[in-house]
Amino acid sequence: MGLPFELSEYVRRQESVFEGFPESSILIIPTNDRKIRSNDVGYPFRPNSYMLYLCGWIEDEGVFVAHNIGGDVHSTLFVPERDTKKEIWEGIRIGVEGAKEWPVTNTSAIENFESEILQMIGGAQHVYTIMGVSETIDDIFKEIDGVLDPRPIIDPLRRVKSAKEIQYMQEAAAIASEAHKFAMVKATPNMGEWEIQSSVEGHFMSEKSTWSFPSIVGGGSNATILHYKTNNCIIRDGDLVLVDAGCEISGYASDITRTWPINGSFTKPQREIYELVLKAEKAGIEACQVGSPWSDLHRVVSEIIAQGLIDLGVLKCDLEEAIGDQTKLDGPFRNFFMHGTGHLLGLDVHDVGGGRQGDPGAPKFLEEGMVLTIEPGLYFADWREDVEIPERYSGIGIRIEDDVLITNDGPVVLSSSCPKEITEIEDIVGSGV
Ligand SMILES: [Mn+2]
Repeated sequence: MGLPFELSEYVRRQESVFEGFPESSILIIPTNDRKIRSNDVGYPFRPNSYMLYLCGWIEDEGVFVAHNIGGDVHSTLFVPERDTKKEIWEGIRIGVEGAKEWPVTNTSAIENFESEILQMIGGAQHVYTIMGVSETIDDIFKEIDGVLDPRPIIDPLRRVKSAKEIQYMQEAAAIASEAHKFAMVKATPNMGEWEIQSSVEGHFMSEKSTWSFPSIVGGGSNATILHYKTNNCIIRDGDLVLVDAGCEISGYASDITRTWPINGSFTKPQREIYELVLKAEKAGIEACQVGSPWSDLHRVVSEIIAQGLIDLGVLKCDLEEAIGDQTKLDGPFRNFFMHGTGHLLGLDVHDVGGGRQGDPGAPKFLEEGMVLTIEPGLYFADWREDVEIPERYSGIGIRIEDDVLITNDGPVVLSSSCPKEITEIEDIVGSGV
C-alpha cells in the first residue's frame, strides 16, 4: 500500500502523543485545504505535516481523529468515499474501505464528519485540534470553548528522528546535493537565474521528488536578499550565484545552500568572504555535539564571523565590541550576518520542536537523532544605505548550508556529497558546458 513507515511506527507516535494528554482527551488533525490558484486551477497540494506524522494520509481530504476515552487509544480516519463520476476526472481514490489499511482503528466517510465529531467530542473532557489548517475545522471549533492546541505535546516528539526518518532525510539530502552539482556543471556566464533553478528542480523531479520550499537562486547582489525568489535576472560574468534549494522524500526535507562563481573562478574579494563563511560553517558543524547547548552553535559561528570581519578591515573595533552583548550577540557583525545559524529539519523545512536557534521553548541541548542545518552567511548589499558597505565587498552575498545529523559519534553531514571547498567548486563549475 506504500506507506513510508510500518504501521507500528505510526501507532507508537499516536500513543506517545496520548501519553502527554490527560485521560478523556480527543485529538482532531485535519489535512491541509486545497487552495485555488485561479478559477478552477489549484495550487499543488501538499498534505499537512501533522497528518503525515500521525497516520501518513496523503490524499487531499481527510481528518484524523483519536481519543483515549475509556483507556486505550482509538482512532478514526475520515476520508472521501469512492465516487466513479469524480474519479473519472480526478483519479481513483483510496476510499473508506481502502483506508482501513492505514494505521487507524476505524475509517468513516468524510461526509459524516461534522455530525459524528460533535457526538465524539461530547464524550471527551479535553479537545485538542490545530486551528488555521482547515476552514471546516476552524468553523466547527471556533464556536467551542476551551479547545486546546496539541502542538506543545506533538512537536517535541517530532524533534528526534527515527532510523527510518533519517533514511528519508539522507535520501533527500543526497538528491539535493546532486541537484546542486548538476547546476554547477552546466553553469556559464550570462545564463538566467531561472535556468539554474530549472537544473536544480529538474533533477528533483527526475528523482521523483519535489522542492521542500521555493528555490532561491540569486546572482550578484540578489544573493544579499535572504528570501529572494523571483529568480528572473541574468547572472553576469564575474558574479557569484547563491543557490538555496532542497527537496523532500516521503515528506522529509533537505535544505542546502551553495554559493559559487558563475564563471568558475573566485575573485580575490569573493574568495576572502567565502573562506570566512566556510570556516564559520565548519566550526558550526563541529559544534553539533550531543549535549551542546543550541546557543553554542550560534556563538561559535558568530565569533569566527566577527573576528574575520575585523581581520578583513570591515569592522574597525575589537572582538568584544564586534560581538556586542554577550548573550544577545547583537554587535555590528550583525549588519552583515543578520540571520540565525540554523534550524531543525524534518517534515517541515523549518521543523517544529522549538528548534530554531534562539526560539523560546527550544530544547537547551542537542540530542542524538536531531537533524539541523548550519548556515552562516555574509551579505554586503550594494543597495543598502543604513550601513557602510566596504567597496571591496560591495554586492557580495555568500551563504553555505549543510544538513547535519546529531549522533553520539559526532555530527554526520547528510549533504556531504555537495562540493563546498573552493578547489572542488572551481573544478566542477562549467565543467559540463
Ligand atoms: Mn535553511
